[in-house]
Amino acid sequence: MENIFAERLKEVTTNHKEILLRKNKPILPSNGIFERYEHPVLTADHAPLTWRYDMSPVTNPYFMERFGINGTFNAGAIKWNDKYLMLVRVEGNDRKSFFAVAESPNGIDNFRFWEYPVVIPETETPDINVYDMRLTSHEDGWIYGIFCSERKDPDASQGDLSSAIASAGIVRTKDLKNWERLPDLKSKSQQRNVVLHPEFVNGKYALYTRPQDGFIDAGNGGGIGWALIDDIANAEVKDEKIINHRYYHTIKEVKNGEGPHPIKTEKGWLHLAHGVRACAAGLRYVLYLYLTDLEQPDMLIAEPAGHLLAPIGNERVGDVSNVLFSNGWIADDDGTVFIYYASCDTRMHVATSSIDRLLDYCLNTAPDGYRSETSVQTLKGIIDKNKNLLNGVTVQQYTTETIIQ
Ligand code: M1P
Repeated sequence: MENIFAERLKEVTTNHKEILLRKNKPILPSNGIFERYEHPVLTADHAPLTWRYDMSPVTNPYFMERFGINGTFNAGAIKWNDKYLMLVRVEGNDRKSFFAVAESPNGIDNFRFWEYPVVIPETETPDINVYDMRLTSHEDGWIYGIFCSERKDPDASQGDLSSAIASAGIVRTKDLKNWERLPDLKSKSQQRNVVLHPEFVNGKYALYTRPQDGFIDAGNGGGIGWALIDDIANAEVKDEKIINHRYYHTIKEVKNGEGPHPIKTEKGWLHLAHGVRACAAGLRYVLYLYLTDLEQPDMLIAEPAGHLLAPIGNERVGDVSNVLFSNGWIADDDGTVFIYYASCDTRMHVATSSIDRLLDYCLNTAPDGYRSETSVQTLKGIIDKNKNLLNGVTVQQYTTETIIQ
């Protein structure tokens, strides 16, 4: 028995170390807009061994897992004391999600979980499941976390053990260790993907919302909403307007939702969001960008057609296939942007870009024309321009040398 314990401890520890120390390299050449990386930045295998195993040969002679981790995904993100932090949605084998902080010195590899998961105080009505926290360092001096709190639908018929209610839980902290729970957001509809804007707007807190008809169905919700809040300690959505709409035959025709809070740039607020469409394989979640006015963050000024990031290769495989989701990014002082995104509700990845590149993408990629014909016209415009630049050289004659000369 002792041998089994000792051998497995050694094997498992060595393997864990390799995973934690694995270096990450960008995949080149990229599309010029962002770079993906070779490895996911955080997986269930990154979870500390002290979470998963009882380390005593007496009580765990086979050195078997006592607490299985199913996934590490949908992480909020923040730069904190010069470290890159993700506030990760960790899901156990029991399907319950909880939050835990993982930290990296460079934002692209070497992510390590803090010793303990985050303890979120509860309200009078305990949450059944908590997930997808967006972190906002607000100008009022607090770091806020807004997350989805899921509870069983009290009106569900007998035997219906699936119907649930989604609402926005709100916590705040000054050190990312001690969290104060505020009352949940009051809203006429269910809410998920609620995000706090980092600045006051007209002296009020501002929220990006996602009104929805049911737990899953966004229905008449219309898209990403915007609401000004009088008191964050008793937050209530009184007036809500849709600022980023859904449209027929787009990447977001079924649903959309704000990602992390937008990044302030010289040209406007840069937003990352997810869009959902249906296909024979089920729902497909992709990420897209849009830009709103600096003075009026609720006013759309640019939105490229289609997705910025869609699941590819191994990213397409996981618990909920064909899903990319992001609720965390970090903009460094030098303009580098770290986009933390999850694939298939399973693991975390990073893509890097810069504010300049993302703005260029946002402002110089054609918007959706909503018809095949408009897409063809956009493409024709690009080809015509290139033909002029290449002095009439046709696509058939084109070689790399021609461009270089
Ligand atoms: O499974 C995909 C995502 O589904 C939900 O997002 P939305 O409310 O926009 O449909 C969330 O449960 C999210 O956590 C999950 O990644």
